[in-house]
Amino acid sequence: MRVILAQPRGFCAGVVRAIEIVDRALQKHGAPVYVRHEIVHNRHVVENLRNKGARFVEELDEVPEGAVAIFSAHGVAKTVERAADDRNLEVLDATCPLVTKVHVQGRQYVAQGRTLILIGHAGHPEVEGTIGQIPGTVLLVQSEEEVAKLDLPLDAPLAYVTQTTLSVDDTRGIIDALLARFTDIVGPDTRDICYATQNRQAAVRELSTQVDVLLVVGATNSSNSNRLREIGSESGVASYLVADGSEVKAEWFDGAKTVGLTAGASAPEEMVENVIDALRALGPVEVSTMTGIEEKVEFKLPSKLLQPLVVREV
Ligand code: 0CJ
Ligand code: F3S
Repeated sequence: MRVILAQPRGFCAGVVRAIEIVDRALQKHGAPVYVRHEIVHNRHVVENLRNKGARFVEELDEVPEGAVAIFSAHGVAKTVERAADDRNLEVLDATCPLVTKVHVQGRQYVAQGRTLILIGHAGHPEVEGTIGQIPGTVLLVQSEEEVAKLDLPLDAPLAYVTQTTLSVDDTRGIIDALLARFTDIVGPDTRDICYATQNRQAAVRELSTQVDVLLVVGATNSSNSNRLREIGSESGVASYLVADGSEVKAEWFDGAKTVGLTAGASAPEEMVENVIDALRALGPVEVSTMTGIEEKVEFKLPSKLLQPLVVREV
C-alpha cells in the first residue's frame, strides 16, 4: 500500500503556542495550573499535559481562588474574563491571536452601528467565546438556508465575521447568500478562516484526487479536523477521522492501493506515525509526502511568560 502524507498537516502556530503556554506556566508556577476547556481538541495533547500537572476544567468555579488559569486556544467570553477577575486568578490567555483578531473586528463593526452576524457552528467553544466578546446581539448563521430566514430589514446596516475553522467552500456560499440578500453588509470575505485551516483544506482537496482512501488524524470534537474529512468525502473518497492507530480498521482498505493521510491542526505528528504503524501491521507500506506549502507562521507568547525563569544575583 502507498501512503501519501498531506502537506501541510497537523499542528498550526496557534496550537504550538497554546501548548507552550501550558508548558511554560507549569515551569514558572509549578503544578497544578488550571486549563479552562481542552487546551486544544485532542485527548493525547490533554493527557500529556495532565501528566505534567495541568488540571482541565470546564468552568472557572472549579478553580481555587488565586490559582493560575489558562484559557484554551478557542477563546472565551467576557463573562469568563470577569469571573477570572472575581476569583483573583492569575490568567494566561492561550486564545489563538487569529481568534482574538475576529473578536476585535466584530467589536469594530458593532461600534460602527452595524448588527453583527457570526457564521459558525452553534455550541462550539470558539463561537460561544466570540458571541460573548461582542457587545449586544450577535446573530449566528450556520447555513445558506438560515440566511433566508434572518428576520432583518433588507437594508439594515449589517456586518459578518466567521469562526476560524470552517469549510472555505461552505462559508463562501453563506457569504454570497448574505451579499445577495442584504444591501448594506460588510465583512472580510473568507479571510477570517485562518491560514492553517485554508492550507490544510487545499492540501486535502488535492490529495483526494490521488488516493482511494483518506485518513484524517484528529478528534471528533475538532471542527477543523471534521472539515478535512468532509472534503475527502465530497471528493468521492472513503474518508475516516481517527484519533490514533487503534481506531484504524482493516476492512477500510479492501482493494485500496493508495491511502492519503492528513492531520487536523490539533493532532500531534506522533499520532500520524502511530497511524502509519497501524497500517504497517496490515501489510507493507511505502510512505511519501505530497509537495505543498511550508508554513512559517509563529505567534509570540504572552509577555508574562517571556520573562527569565531564574533571576541571577549580580
Ligand atoms: O478554534 C481554534 C482556535 C482552533 C484550535 C485548534 O484546533 P482544535 O481542534 O482544538 O479546534 P477546532 O474545534 O476549533 O478546530
Ligand atoms: Fe489559530 Fe487557526 Fe490554529 S485559528 S489555533 S491558527 S487552527
